[in-house]
Amino acid sequence: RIRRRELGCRFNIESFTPSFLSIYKSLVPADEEIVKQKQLLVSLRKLVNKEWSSAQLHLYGSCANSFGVSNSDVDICLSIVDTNMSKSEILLRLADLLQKDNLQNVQALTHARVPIVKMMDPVTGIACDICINNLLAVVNTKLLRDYAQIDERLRQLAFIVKHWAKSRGVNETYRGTLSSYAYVLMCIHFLQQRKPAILPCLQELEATCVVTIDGTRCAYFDQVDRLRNFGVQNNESIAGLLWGFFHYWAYYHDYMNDVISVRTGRLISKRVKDWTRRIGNDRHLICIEDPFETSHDLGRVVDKYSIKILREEFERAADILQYDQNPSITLFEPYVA
Ligand code: 3AT
Ligand code: MG
Repeated sequence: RIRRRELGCRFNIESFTPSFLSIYKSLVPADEEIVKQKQLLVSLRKLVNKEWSSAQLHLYGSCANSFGVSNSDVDICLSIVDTNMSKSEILLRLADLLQKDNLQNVQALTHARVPIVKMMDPVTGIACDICINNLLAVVNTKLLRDYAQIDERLRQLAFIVKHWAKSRGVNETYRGTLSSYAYVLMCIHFLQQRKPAILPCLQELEATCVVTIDGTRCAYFDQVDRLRNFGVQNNESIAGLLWGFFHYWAYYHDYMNDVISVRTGRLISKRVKDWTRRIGNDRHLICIEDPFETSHDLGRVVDKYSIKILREEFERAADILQYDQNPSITLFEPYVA
């Protein structure tokens, strides 16, 4: 089912760029917040290294990938090798240490899909999740951050898309909609596909950063300061790009056959990946390939009910950008059931 709209971009779409840019600026965290996050990390490092001297703590997720809005939770990965303890035992021990150090609301979720300890720092008010040995997430965080440095339009687009998804209730993986990580990959892929392209495909260039994690080779060109002029041939600005992004997902994407792939910078076919049928709980109704764990479809959380909701939301957003008098307001009106 492809429902193409033979519409050109609304003639005055670029006149909305200033209002979308001011929304973007209001979402970007203040420098003090970043400083507080770093302080929290330093004090947690001290605490953890007293117990496990060679353990390391890495920030990952939106506080480190440059797509974090203000007051986001901080995601931290504890990397620890030389221990006989199981993941659950480490989490419980860590929860104990945090509690004794007066961190608040400490909770070990040992049975979650990604087991974590949750807590809140009463000094900075920052909420924080700590996971164990999830180094692929640390590397995909760096990939996203590196893409963000090439062209500022990626950050603008992804902030607005994430803000839209949160306002409309379609950023909830436990309810079958997409993660923030998936939305950022959709934005990167979209900008790789613009004509002329706004972003390159870093995994197709000479590999200057190579690591192997749990048997998965992660390699890409990370000298992004050499790519700062990459997108200059393309002068589209945020309102037109948002229009294009939502029209793509509303009316142009071929949900039946295509997989979006940041790894290749292209669309690839579901057939090649054997993602054409439901296997277990993976339905592959919208396919977003993880750039490193290539057997991993970030759309696998989407089911036959939530795909409908998601596509209706893409269409609503596309239509607002096409016709609405105040798209920078209407787009983010909260969804009310
Ligand atoms: P928020 O601002 O918190 O919504 P985020 O970027 O922190 O956005 P998540 O909290 O969804 O995103 O995820 C935290 C990080 O975990 C982001 C990414 O590095 C990693 N991650 C999330 N989901 C997956 C996944 N399905 N596969 C691999 N890595 C993932
Ligand atoms: Mg997060």
